[in-house]
Order: sequence, then structure tokens, then C-alpha cells
Amino acid sequence: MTWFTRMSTALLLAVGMMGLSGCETVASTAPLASSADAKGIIIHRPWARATPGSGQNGVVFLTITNRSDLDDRLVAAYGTMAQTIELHTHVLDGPVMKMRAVPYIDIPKGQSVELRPGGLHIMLIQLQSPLKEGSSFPLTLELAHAGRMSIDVIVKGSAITNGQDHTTPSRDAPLPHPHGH
Ligand SMILES: [Cu+2]
Repeated sequence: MTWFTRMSTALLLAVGMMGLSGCETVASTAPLASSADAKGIIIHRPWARATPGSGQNGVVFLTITNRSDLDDRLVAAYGTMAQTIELHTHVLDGPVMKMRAVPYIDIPKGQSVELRPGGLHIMLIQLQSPLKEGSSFPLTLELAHAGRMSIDVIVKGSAITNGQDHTTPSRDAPLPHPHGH
């Protein structure tokens, strides 16, 4: 579970930068809320798969919780680690899962939306350099109402990555859920 320890540390850092005291207590406390927090959007566990070489594509997964009173949507992601960053989903095309770019990802009020292997994800097209396990990189998310928020994405190793194939359904074990709710 070393990746988990690393991720927890980095997540705490990211949470600290957002002025939050921990994701369990965000809604009721957060006395020094950042603008992102004031708008009730919380990003949980952002992570990316390690990539073996350069000139490749990467994928970012995370969970977005909307504790605001407004339906929101993720409309874009920005960063310098890749030439192009898109929002993607997977759709079944006959027997084959394929990726499709989507213009936005709805985050309804009061709900959490999980970007995860085999489903919605943020696509990093043409990485500037490989994503190394244990490292992290900044990413900016843009939401229609909440605006832009910066996060740190943790790079995890992936035993199941086989070359370019991220179009097949993932057999990843479910992520541990650190907060027991
Ligand atoms: Cu994709």
C-alpha cells in the first residue's frame, strides 16, 4: 500500500493548498475557504497512470463532489505536461470499448462523479515526458460555475498497462476508500 501512503500525503498537500482541513470536514468547517471551496466543489484522489515512454498519452482519474446548490460541469482541464488535454468517456462500439471526447462532464448538485478506469477520464495527449510513478504534476480544472481550480495529480504505477491499450475495460481493483463513508 505504499502508493496509497504517497497518495494520501499528496492529497493532504493538495487539500492544504485549497485551504481545507480534510475532505470529511469540508462541508461544515473550512473557515478559510478558498474560492473553489466556497463554491462547494471538492476534488478527491486525483491520480494518473504511469507511462513507460515518451510521446505517449496519459490518463487522469479523480472524483468530483459538488456540495454547492448549483448543478455544475467540468468543461476543461489545462496543464503543461501534454500538448492537448481532453475530457473523454468510454462507449461500447459493438463488442469493443472505445474512447470518445466529450464537451463537458456534468457534476449535479449534491452528487459525486467518479472519473475512473473504463469510464470517464481526462486524456493527456502527447505527453511532454513520461509520467513516472511516485511523481506528481499540476493540473487545472475548469468548472462552468466554480471556475478554475488547481490540483496535484499523483502518478501511480500500473501493472496492467500494456502499451497503448487503454480502450479496453479495466480490471483494476477498486480504489481503497480512505474515509469509510
Ligand atoms: Cu481517453
